[in-house]
Amino acid sequence: MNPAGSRAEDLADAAVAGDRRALARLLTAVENRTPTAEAALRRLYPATGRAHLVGITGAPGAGKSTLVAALIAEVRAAGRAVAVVAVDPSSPITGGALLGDRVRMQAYASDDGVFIRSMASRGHAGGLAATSTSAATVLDAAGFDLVLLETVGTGQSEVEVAAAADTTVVLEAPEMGDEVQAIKAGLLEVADIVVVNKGDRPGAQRTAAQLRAMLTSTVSPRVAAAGGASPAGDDRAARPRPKRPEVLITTASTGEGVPALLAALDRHRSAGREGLADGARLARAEAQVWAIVSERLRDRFHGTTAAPATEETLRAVVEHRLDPYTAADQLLASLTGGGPAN
Ligand SMILES: Nc1nc2c(ncn2[C@@H]2O[C@H](COP(=O)(O)OP(=O)(O)OP(=O)(O)O)[C@@H](O)[C@H]2O)c(=O)[nH]1
Ligand SMILES: [Mg+2]
Repeated sequence: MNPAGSRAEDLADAAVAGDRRALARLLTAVENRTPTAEAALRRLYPATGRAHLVGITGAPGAGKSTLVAALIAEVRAAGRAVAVVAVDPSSPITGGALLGDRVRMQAYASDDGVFIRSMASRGHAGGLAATSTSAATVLDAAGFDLVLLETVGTGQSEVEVAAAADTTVVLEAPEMGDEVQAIKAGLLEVADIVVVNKGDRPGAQRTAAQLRAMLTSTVSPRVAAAGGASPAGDDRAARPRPKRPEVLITTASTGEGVPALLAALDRHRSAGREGLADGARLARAEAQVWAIVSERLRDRFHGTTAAPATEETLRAVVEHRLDPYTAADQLLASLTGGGPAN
């Protein structure tokens, strides 16, 4: 076993045994996509698949962090272990919003049944979704029954991260005029459960009614594409789900509606366990494996010996001396042919 391998095994075993520092270090390795992380994930993967991964996304200020805190309280009251991964795709370093969240979560600093972690962006959006999935695998192995993935903002990368979960919750707040924006961002398309938070504010019922009407009248292209439950299509985000996500109202700041939300999450999870989400799981595995294949391919092309030839090929495309299809064929041929093309 190489050094990275044995170090990874030690780290993985310690994390699974409940060593929180080892868990934190392993998640850092996952975030940085080191060989240690890869070796650890290989070791841990067979023992995972139990945790429920829930993505929570929505407009800034809608109350995601407050809701996550309320969910933690609810889940802990039921004696279940919960982990939170707060993902900030927009910032290369941990942003102020996440630090604020951390302060809010201090109450659980000494509770072994709660683990909270911030993750910043590394690389492209697809990579962030893959990193989040890997982090969830590690937390699953460490015995967390529920893994909440909180994303910040409403860009496409957040949508991708949230959609990497078993269940995706999209948060709205009344009086924000968010409904239209959310649809623009494709947010509602990935929602399994829609939550109108700030139920104590005027307009919450109206917003919920609007959303219900909107969700009834709209059949998203993604849902249509996923209708056959076949993951073989081009749309990697395609995932079969009920056409009409539930719309719930919560007041995260008081905890009102949070038990109903947890019940809805559990229902969605059981439905998945009963095979309804088999297509979704296949689609996720497909996305995960292809992401690794594409990363491995890129590594080979950008490796020290292949890099100049790759760069030359790309430059030829820029200068319109070569079309991108021929360029791709040449690069692929250079892999099987044993040497760089051109
Ligand atoms: N009235 C009311 N205020 C709430 C409720 N939930 C959250 N808030 C407040 O709304 C503000 C934003 O809440 P956060 O939980 O930080 O929202 P967020 O979606 O995590 O925000 P970002 O992480 O910045 O995207 C805070 O001042 C909360 O106290 C609620 O149910 N009712
Ligand atoms: Mg937040």
